[in-house]
Amino acid sequence: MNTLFVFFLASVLVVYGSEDESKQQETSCVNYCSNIMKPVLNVTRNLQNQVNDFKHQTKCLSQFESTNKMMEEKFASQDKKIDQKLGDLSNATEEIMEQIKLQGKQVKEQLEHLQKAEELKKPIPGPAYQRIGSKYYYIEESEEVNWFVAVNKCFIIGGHLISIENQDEFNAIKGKLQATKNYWIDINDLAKEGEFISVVTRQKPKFLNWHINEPNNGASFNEHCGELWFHNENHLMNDGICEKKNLFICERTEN
Ligand SMILES: [Ca+2]
Ligand SMILES: [Ca+2]
Repeated sequence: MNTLFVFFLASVLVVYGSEDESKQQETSCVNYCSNIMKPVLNVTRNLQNQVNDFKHQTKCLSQFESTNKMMEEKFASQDKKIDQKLGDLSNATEEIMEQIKLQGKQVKEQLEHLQKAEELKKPIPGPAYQRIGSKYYYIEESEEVNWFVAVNKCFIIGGHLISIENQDEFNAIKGKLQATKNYWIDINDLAKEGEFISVVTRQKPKFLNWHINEPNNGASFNEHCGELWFHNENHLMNDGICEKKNLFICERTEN
């Protein structure tokens, strides 16, 4: 009986001893595996973290690309609008420049027109007029021309053929004339025979002082232009042939 008990006890001890050993071995294996797997797990965890980071970065990159594409499209649209506006502005600028050029040309033409008008108002530089009595006269001393040329020459130098209005003016001008020379004056009867008018006023002369027996419409009824005729040692009025050549007297109210 004791032997059996001892054997039983021994068996129990053996069994329990084997279980402890197995557990010890198992614990050792876990620790071993754990020690072996831990770096692997760490690497795996790191790789997983890197993968997650990569996914996150990829997602961010995708969002960035999407945003970038959207911004590029927006910028392209804005650039197109800016180009369109620049084109419109350029066209408007060209139109404005054309209008400015046209207005400048018109202003220039108006200025030139005004300058010409001002020039026409100015007396054309010519021989000096001299004051004789209350008026200014230019007495041509050498060039003899017909009556019509004399009218034009006086106009060119800013005056007109002398239009004597009274005895005082007549006396004043007579004292300046060359003996033997004849001088054209303004009166004529070209429009109607015998009715003398002034080429200046288109009216009947205010003053007449004819030589005796003048006007006579002499030279075969062909005398129609007034002159201060030197005859009988005196300058008095006569109707002469308009085409003959005389000296002439121009008049104007200012020098
Ligand atoms: Ca006549
Ligand atoms: Ca006559």
